[in-house]
Amino acid sequence: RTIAAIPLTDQTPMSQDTDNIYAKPHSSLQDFRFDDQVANVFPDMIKRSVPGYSHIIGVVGILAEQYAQPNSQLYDLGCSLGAATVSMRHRVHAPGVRIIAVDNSQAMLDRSADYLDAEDSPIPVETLCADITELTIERCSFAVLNFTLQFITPEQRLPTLKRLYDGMLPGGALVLSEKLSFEDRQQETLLMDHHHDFKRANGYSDLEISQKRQALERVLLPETATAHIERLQQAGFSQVSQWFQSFNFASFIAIK
Ligand code: GEK
Repeated sequence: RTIAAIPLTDQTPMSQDTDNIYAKPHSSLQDFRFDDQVANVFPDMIKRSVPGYSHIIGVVGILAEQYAQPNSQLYDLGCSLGAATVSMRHRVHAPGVRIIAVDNSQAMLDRSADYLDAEDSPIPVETLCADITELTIERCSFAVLNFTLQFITPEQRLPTLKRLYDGMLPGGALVLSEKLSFEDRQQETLLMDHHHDFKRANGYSDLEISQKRQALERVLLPETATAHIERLQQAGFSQVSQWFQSFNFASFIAIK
């Protein structure tokens, strides 16, 4: 078996399109939506906005390789353009595995085809336009919620994780990545300020940062690391660990 030597930081979709959605003043700011405009600039947007994004995508492939069981399904929940799916496809070698990549934005799925069709891989991928809060999960050995749970209402989070747990095979694993909030006000401010420094260093202006923040305010609802860990345990996962953090962005692994 040969695995292409792909550097960890180079597995995310490439795009020529620069995110300048919030560069000009908006007279009335609408809530952020995953529409055509966002889908067109998404690879640029997420890499410049989420510290550690490319690293997490690379690690998802490595973990998928470890946890994928023969004749099982891998789920990329809130897949956007399919970066996690591409990473899993590069590394997984268990026989009879298929990937189900789900998003409720048709605009995202339309663009994901550009990336997924370009891949030469024996692992079949089914893309599904569906709401992950209503999805039936079956024979799952590995699932990814990479910055998706934060966009569903807090009341729907536990039922969604429980359904995922129920559809998971023993020994299966979930990677959950989220933007975090902090109970300690000073810590919250410090890490948020440094996140904004990160965005500034990546070319976003103060206007872009503040307009995007306002647009996301009612849409992206972050919670503390403790809240996530406790909810994963409540859903049934026996082993839960935080494996990554950069400023106010973190990733957890939960094993059934
Ligand atoms: C990546 N995971 O590149 N059902 C299905 N999809 C949803 C739902 C829902 N209820 N709510 C939001 N989404 C990707 C990045 S982006 C994260 C994920 C971000 C979808 C939404 O349409 C969007 O594509 C994705 O979740 C969140 O690894 O933009 O910060």
